[in-house]
Amino acid sequence: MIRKPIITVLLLVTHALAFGQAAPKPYGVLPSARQIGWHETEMYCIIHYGLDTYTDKEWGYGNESPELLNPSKFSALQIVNAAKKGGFKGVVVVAKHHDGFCLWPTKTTSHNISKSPYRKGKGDMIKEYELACKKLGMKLGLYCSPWDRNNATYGKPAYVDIYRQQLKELYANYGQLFMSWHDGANGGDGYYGGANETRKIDRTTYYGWDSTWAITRKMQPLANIFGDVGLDVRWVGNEEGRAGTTHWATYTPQAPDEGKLPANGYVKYWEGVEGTRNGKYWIPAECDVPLRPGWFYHKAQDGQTKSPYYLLNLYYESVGRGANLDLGISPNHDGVISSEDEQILEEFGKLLKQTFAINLLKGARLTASNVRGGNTAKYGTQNLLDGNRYTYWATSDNVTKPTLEIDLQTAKTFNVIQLRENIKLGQRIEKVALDMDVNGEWKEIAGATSIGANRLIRLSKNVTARKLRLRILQSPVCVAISELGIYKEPVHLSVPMITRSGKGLVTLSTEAPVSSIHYTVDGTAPTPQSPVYDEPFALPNGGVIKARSFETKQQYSEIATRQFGLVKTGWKALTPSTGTGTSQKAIDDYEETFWSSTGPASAVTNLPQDFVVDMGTSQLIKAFTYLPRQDKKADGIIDNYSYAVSTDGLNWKVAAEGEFANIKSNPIAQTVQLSTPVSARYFKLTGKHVVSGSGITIAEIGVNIK
Ligand code: FUL
Ligand code: CA
Repeated sequence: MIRKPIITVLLLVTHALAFGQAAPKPYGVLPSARQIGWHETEMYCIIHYGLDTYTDKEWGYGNESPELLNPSKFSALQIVNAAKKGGFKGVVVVAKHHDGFCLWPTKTTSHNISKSPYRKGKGDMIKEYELACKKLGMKLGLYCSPWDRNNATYGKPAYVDIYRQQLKELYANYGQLFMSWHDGANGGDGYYGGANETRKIDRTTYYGWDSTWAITRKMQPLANIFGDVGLDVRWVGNEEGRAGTTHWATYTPQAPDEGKLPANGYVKYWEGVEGTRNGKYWIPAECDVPLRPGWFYHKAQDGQTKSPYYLLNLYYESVGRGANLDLGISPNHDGVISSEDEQILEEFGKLLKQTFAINLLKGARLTASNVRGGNTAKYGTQNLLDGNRYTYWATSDNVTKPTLEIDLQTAKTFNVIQLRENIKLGQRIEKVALDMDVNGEWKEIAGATSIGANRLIRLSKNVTARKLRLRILQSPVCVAISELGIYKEPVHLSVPMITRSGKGLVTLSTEAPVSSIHYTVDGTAPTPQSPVYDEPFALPNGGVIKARSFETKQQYSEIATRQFGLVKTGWKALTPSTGTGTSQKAIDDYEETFWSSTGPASAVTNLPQDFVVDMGTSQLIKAFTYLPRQDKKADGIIDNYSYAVSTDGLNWKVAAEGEFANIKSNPIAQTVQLSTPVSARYFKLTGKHVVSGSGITIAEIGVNIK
């Protein structure tokens, strides 16, 4: 019994040697079986729904009443099916967000669904998701926030036990999970059982991640652990849904401070976007991005759902770079995905299917400059077209810069190129180029600086060619490329771009000519009956513009949406220009420029700090907007504010106060509706707390009067 396997191994070795060379040696660190499964998943959705849905918040404070959860039509099946229609293969359900409210009847805290009117206190939404996923053949993952703004023991050792207990309940009762998602946003102010205070924790030590994740490994060995330091999947470092144009699945997380150990929520997260060439661990990036502006549903964000082509673009920039896409979807007040969002998901799913339905390389003749050991049966180019990610074309050990000539037999038109490496042998290739034959001369049309699990190159124009050539330009070892494809996206009409000048004139334009553009200013979808755009029009008081291109009545583009506030002509910043940049930059209507009170010697650096504007005339303010700096830096971004108004610039009345939740990770424009509209000529934004640095920064501040 012992001898048999040895003989088999010997036979295999001799067989390989007979053909000159054995399989290529793996390069660097390798993915685990669990991670291989994750790579194959490619796209999933993360679902944010809970008390925040009813309080209109992104981060609940922890004191929200469970009574608020009473959706009339909650349907896990509808929600998961909306994701499925979009082509997503799984969902990660937020079982507990930072507000501490649990969507399952946990024994660890009374702040849970059994205290809600939903199903008369007998509800368990996680169970409902589990059943829906089973029924629809979707994978299930769970998110349980480490930070808990409700729990009285948060910050003390007792809480860590509670958190682990919660994970154990989730791991034990809801079937096999494909992901366990561990957020890095920890510590800060909260309700904490009525203490209403700020609690700081040491992110490196507090959660004892090693022991916590040992529970995950033991109870859910197939669940990929998502966190800033892995273990299996890293955060890409932004909430825009984009990986770097070079993306390494390997990564060595670094602590932001010299000499410290990295931990969840304590890494140079901006390095996640590219990863580390020859990094210590295989920890590929997950690109998380909400379908709407925020992670939770907010009625005020209706109409701002990302469009199918926007999503397709994100797909190229995430999955197309060897990372995965995690798209945030958010059930509404009824407890379902709104029909608008559902339709967009479905259209995106169709676009993907249409684009990748036919590999135009089918039937092409492929000629490689080298095949490993001459063993074409095993390592030949036929492996590139068999739809299998693990059968591959390989070269001999000393051949690291091979070329592959492709004869399509007839000229074909395409705009997308796909490449995959067999990642079971590591991520090997560092640079490739693709050429096309133009009248007997090779012309380079595309290139990439990493491949890995997947690489999609989208050309800016369609290309028609009969002969192509792939050149591997840089690889430390021989290549192991498993798939190659060229595809053609369906034709689509160019979507209007909406801009407004500082004086309030709106222009609609398209990249390519269209028959007509129709628009609305009342929030409804433009139809052929809506006004035709023919010249710039005035919109000084702001509002929502929707525009759509038409070829014929039946053939039209996606809808473009933009919201403008009151025009800022005649506004004056009364706050003196300290720090870097003049204070006028906060009201110059350019998103790229910002005012910062941090900086050179003269800067005011202590908080709170005010920014005061004189609008010149009195206005009935309904909401104010704050756009944080857009240069990817966090210093001076306000996350705790107060907003006051005045008619004379002397006597002030506070009109709103609160936090800009999650603004560090998702630095989008913040709109705060005032509880009642107020008349004022002056307003003052006070930064009470910033996400980092000292002083405050403002890219734009504005008001909505409509
Ligand atoms: C972040 C959280 O703070 C957000 O609220 C959201 O849950 C996102 C997916 O992760 O870190
Ligand atoms: Ca293959």
